[in-house]
Amino acid sequence: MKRQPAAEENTDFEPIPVETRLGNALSQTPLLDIHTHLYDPAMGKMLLWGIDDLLVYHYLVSEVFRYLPVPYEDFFALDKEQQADFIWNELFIQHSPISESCRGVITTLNMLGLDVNKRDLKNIRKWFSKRTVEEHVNDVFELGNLRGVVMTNSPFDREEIQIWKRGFKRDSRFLAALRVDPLLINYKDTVPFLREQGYDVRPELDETTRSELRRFLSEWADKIDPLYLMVSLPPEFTYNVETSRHRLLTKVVLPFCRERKMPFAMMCGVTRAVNPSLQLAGDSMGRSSIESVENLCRTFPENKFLVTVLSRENQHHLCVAARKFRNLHPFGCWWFNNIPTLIDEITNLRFELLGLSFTPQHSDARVLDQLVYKWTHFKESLILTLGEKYSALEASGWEISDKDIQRDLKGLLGGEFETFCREESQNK
Ligand code: HDL
Ligand code: ZN
Repeated sequence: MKRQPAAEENTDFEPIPVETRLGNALSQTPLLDIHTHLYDPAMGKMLLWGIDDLLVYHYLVSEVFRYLPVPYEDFFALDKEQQADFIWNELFIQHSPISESCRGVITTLNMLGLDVNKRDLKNIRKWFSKRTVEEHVNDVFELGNLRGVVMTNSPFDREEIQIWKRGFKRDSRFLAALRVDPLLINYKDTVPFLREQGYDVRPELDETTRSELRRFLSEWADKIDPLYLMVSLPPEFTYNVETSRHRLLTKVVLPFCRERKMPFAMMCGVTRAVNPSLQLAGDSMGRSSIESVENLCRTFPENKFLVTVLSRENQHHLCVAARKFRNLHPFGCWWFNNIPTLIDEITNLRFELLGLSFTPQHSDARVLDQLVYKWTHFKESLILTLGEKYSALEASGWEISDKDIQRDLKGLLGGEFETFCREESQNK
């Protein structure tokens, strides 16, 4: 017997639309943002916030050059405010701000209570100038309904090293992650830096070097208490036992993560500096080898792998790989995927292949205020995609309670990630 929609069975009441129920549940589910480039407010100027940082975000820099015939170096020679003026005028005044990064600025300013339709950058600047970072952090976390963000902490960043060496009182909402790109991407060039930091390492991975590298990771992990170790990898990264990168990964990094029961996060598919003149905005992408991810998950069943990929073409295979390896946890619609069209597509793929056993989004925010729009825009999409899944489920005869919805959202918005971090990898 085909299930009649509830409304026909009982005409004296209209069921609450699932999107409304999802919206209500979302407002009661504070989220954990598992990858950002934000910093604890106690780390001072490393935490970017305010209108000028919002406008000179590298996503907008690459977009403004598409209209501006000026030489790159002339733009970068301007100070931050002048660059922001340029971007505001070109991307918001001369053209409608319809790109995701531009619309994000509008969403954020509007949700902060500013009247963007005055289109008055001077007045917006004045509003921000009266804010303190403490009140701004609280307001942004409240607007985005966040309970925490994970930073990207680099033991290779001289400014950041100094701050950790000085020490500071941590804000518990800002969790740490240990970023090791220089170790795994260009180890040989990193040897002098490591030696200068007091580690007796050499280009060859002899036993002393391997134990010194493990000491380096241990000392930083003891200092910052990271949730995971992270690296971003080029599209050409493959599981190749002949490479020194493979030896570093399998003899130093993965054993360290196993010992600490810490996931290893791989962000696959970034091609750095395809246009170096664009500086931070100059990176691009390529297709990665998900087979290499599968080889790592199979060969190291006691390691846990958090993986996100930059290529749309890799997304389906990543979901299939996650069906084969429970020590593989896909996360986020990373960078060039963080647009409504692809968020919907990727999240639907994941719901349909993985159920709820993944983390659908991280913000990658570089500027505190971006948390507001990146999460607001994502929730708009989540209400549609998850709402559709719930409606399809109800049409198939399964009733979804508000408690079910709250439980599912709690998992998607940080709970599944925290379980994955806590658990021993069962993939033995
Ligand atoms: O490598 C990364 O963590 C990337 O997220 C880059 O930081 C990139 O510049 C970025 O901000 N993407 O959103
Ligand atoms: Zn990032």
